[in-house]
Amino acid sequence: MISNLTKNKKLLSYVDEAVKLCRPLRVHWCDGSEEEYNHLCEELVKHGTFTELNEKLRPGCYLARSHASDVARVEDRTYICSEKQEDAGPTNNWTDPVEMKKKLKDMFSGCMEGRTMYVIPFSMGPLDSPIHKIGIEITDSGYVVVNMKIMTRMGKKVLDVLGDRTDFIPCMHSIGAPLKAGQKDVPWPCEPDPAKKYIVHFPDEPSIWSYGSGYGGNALLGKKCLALRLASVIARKEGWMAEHMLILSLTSPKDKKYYIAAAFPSACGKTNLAMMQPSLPGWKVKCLGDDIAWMRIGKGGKLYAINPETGFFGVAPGTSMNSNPNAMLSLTKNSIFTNVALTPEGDVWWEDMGVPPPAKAIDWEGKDWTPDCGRKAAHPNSRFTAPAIQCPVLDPDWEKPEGVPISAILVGGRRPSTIPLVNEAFNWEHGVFMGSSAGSETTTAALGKAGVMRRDPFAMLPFCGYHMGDYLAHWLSMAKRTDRANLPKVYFVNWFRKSAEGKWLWPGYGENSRVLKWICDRIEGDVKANPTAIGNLPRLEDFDTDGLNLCCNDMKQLLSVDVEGWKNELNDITQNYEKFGSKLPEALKKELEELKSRLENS
Ligand code: SAT
Ligand code: MN
Repeated sequence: MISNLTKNKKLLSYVDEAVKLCRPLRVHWCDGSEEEYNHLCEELVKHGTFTELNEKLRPGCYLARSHASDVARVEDRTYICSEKQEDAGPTNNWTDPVEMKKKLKDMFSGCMEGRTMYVIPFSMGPLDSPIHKIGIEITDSGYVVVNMKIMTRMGKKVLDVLGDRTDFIPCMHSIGAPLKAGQKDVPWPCEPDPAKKYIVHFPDEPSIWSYGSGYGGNALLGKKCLALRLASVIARKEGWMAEHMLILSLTSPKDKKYYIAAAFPSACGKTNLAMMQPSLPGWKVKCLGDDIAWMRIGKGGKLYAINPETGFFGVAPGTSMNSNPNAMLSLTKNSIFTNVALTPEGDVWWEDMGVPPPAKAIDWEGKDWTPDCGRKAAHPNSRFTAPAIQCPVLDPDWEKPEGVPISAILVGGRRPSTIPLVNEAFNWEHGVFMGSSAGSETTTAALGKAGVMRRDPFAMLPFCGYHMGDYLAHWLSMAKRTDRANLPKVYFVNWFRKSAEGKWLWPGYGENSRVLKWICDRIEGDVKANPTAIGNLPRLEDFDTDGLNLCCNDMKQLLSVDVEGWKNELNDITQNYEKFGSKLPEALKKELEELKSRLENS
C-alpha cells in the first residue's frame, strides 16, 4: 500500500491487511478537505442516500433515510471482548476475544466487494491537547465519512500529527453489504438481520470492529466506541475519566464563570441543557460539548474537562426554538439530517419542531405523510449532525488543550416519581453513590422497549468498557488523586418529575437555570441547604422562583423527600448492586446502609 498522505509503516500495513480481508473495489484515503466533503455529498446524492435540501432554506444540508432496521444503537449486539470475562463485568456482553475475532474475520471477508474502502484518520480531542487519541476508521460507508468530518478532527492534519507513532486505534467498520457485479444498490445498504450486527471492542489491543449497521454510535466509531468504551478503559489505567457528559459554562450576573459537566442517558436532554438559554436575567450559558467529557486532574489539582468531539449528533424530535433555540440555529446550514421528514419545499420537519406540520410531507421511511395519517413523520431517534462551530453560544475556550476546570457534576435521568428536582451530595463518596444508583426511563436512542426504568450508573451503562464495579471504584479513587476541596460538588437532578395526574411538575429547558443558580450559590457558600436523609435539598426561600408560574405545592413536591418512594428506591438499588458482587466498593455499601438508616429515622 502506498499513500501520498502518510509513510507510517504500521498504518500502511494495517490498511493493506484490511484490503486483503475486505476486498474493496478501490481505496480512498480521506484528507479531510472541504472539496472531499462536498464531492462525497454529491456522490451520496447521486447514489440516493442523500437528498439535497432547499439551498435557500437549508444551505449545504442533506437528508438521509436509513433502512428501517437500522435506526438506533444496538446494545444487545455490542460486545466488550476483554481477555477475561470478569473484566467486562455483568453489564456488558462478552465473548472470548479469539473466538470473536475469528467470527469477525469470517464476516469481514469480502464484505466490501464492489464498494469503496475509505480510510479515515481522526482525532478525538484537539490535536494539541495532551490527551487526544488518534483512531483510523476503515469504512465502506460514504455517509460515515461525511458524518465523521463534522463530528471529529479528521484527515491529513491528523496523519501529520501521527507521524510514525504506532499508538493509533484501529477501527474497522463495514455496513455488511457487499455488491456483486451487476447487483443494484439501495440508498441505505446494511445488514438487515439484527442478529448479524456486531459492535465489538477489544480493550486489551485496543481496537474496534463494527459490522452491519451504518447508524450513529454503531458506525461513527470515534464517538461511543472509542471516546467512551475504549477511552474509559484507557482512562482508568492512566488515572483520568471518560464520561458521558455535556460540558457548559455559566456566567453569573456578577460575571463569575463556572464550568459544569452533566451526565444524562441518551435522549434525556444533554444537548438542550448544554446550550440552554437561561430564563433568569443576567445569567449566560455557553456550550463546550453535548455528549462526552474527558476529565483529568490538572493545574492546581482541579478536575479539567475537554470535549473530544467537534459536532453535535442530536435528537431532532422535540428540538425547537422554544426547547433549544441554539441547537436550531446550529443546524440552519452545513448539517446532515437522518430519518426526519422532508417537506414539499425541500426543508426538514419533525414532531415538536415548534412549527405547524406541513399539509403533506415525505416521512422518514420515504412514504407520503399527512398530519392525520396516524404515523410519526420523523423517527423518534432521528438525528441532526451539526458542526459545533455553528453553535451561537459555543464557549470560546471549547478547544483549550488543557480543558476547563469543573466546579460541579450533575447526574440525572428521566424519573417521573420520587427523585427531587435537585439534590446535593454530602461529599464525594455520597456523590459517587448517587451516580452509581442513577436510573432513567429508557428512550428510543437504543433499540428495545422505551419507557422502562433501568439503573444507568453515571449514564454509562451502555458505554463503560469494563466492569461497572471497577468503574465505580475508579470514581471513588479520584478523591485520592487530589485534595478533596478541589473536586467538583455532585448534584442529582431530575427535570422529569410528574404529578399524580401525570402532568410535568417542572417546566424545564431555560428554567433549569434556576437550578444552576442554586448550585452556584452553594458553590459560593452563599446559601444554606436543608440536610435530609437523601442529601442536601434547597430551602424554598433560597430557590429563585421569581416570575415562575408554579404553585407552591408543586415546588414543595419537587424539593421534598418522598420517604415511601425512597424505600422502594432502596430495594431497587440494593438489587442492582447485587450484580456487581465482590466488585461493589465497600464505600458504596456503606453509603447504602447509611441511607437506609437515615430513611428509617426520618
Ligand atoms: O450513540 S449515538 O451516537 O447513536 C446517540 C446516543 O445514543 O447517545
Ligand atoms: Mn450520548
